[in-house]
Amino acid sequence: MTKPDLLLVADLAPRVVEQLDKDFTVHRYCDADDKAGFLAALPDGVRFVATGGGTGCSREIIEALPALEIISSFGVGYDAVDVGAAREHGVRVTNTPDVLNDCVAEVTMALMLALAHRLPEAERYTREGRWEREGSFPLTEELTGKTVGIIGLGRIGKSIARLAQAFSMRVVYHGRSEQAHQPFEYYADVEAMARDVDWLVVIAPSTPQTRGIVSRGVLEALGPEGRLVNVARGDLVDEPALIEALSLGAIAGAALDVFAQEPHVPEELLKLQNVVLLPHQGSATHKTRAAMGDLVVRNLQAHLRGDPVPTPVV
Ligand code: 8YV
Repeated sequence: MTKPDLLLVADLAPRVVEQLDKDFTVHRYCDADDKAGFLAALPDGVRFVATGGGTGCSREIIEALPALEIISSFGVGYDAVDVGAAREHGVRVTNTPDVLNDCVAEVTMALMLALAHRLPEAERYTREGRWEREGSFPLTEELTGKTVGIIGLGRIGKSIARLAQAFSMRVVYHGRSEQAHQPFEYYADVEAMARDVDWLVVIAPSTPQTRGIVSRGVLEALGPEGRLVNVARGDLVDEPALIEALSLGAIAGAALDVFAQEPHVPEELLKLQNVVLLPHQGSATHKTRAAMGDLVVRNLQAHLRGDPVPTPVV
């Protein structure tokens, strides 16, 4: 029996591709130099796309595949998939939620601890022999007893909230609407929340409503003792305003896993001491990436069998 054709739009991990190869004829769009030529030369009837959160799937690809039925995207955020085009053409979209909650929450706490205790700097200080030469490292801050405001109390946001509580932090949140049965105070106004918290953690999806939500005004409200953590998407934060706020001491610091133009990190950020910077590591462990990859495959296999897909978004 011939295997159905699948377009591999992002270069997913070998573990994923090996599984896909068993059930599908995989066409590696991700490797093509001439993308338009590659699309034009595909066999008729491509019903499956596998892609990644960062790469997504454009309208151009969706419209080049008239038989397309499903886009299975690696990552919980699917902002790079043209969901509008998918809806218009009756194409299903799936993502990989839940399996990464603990990992992203853990990395968020790691960023907060690193920034509060200045761990990267203190580690460098030790390595460079400065402890012996110059004496103790300056005193730092701790999380215990502080208030954290979470922008986006979704599945990952709730995991972060639980870990923050284990650090004896008070948790409050902002989101589209107040959630029933949450023990945390809700703020409808993100600026008002920023004014009241020590830490602002961004873990909301990138949508037209959330883009730029951490504005200049929000950073001003966070204030010189406030710290920002972004583990969502770079475009939720006004990056130039953030750089200015960090440079002027208008906020105390930032820990960032995500940036506006990944993998580019603005030079100004690299030069600052009051930041901790990661290369989009939120879900990047062997265990979590394997679980995410397996879910990409399971969504495609379920659709191939005609079963309900495990994690649909469209
Ligand atoms: C991944 C992410 O690194 O799940 C997401 O939305 O941002 C990360 O877990 C990314 O999707 C990889 O493509």
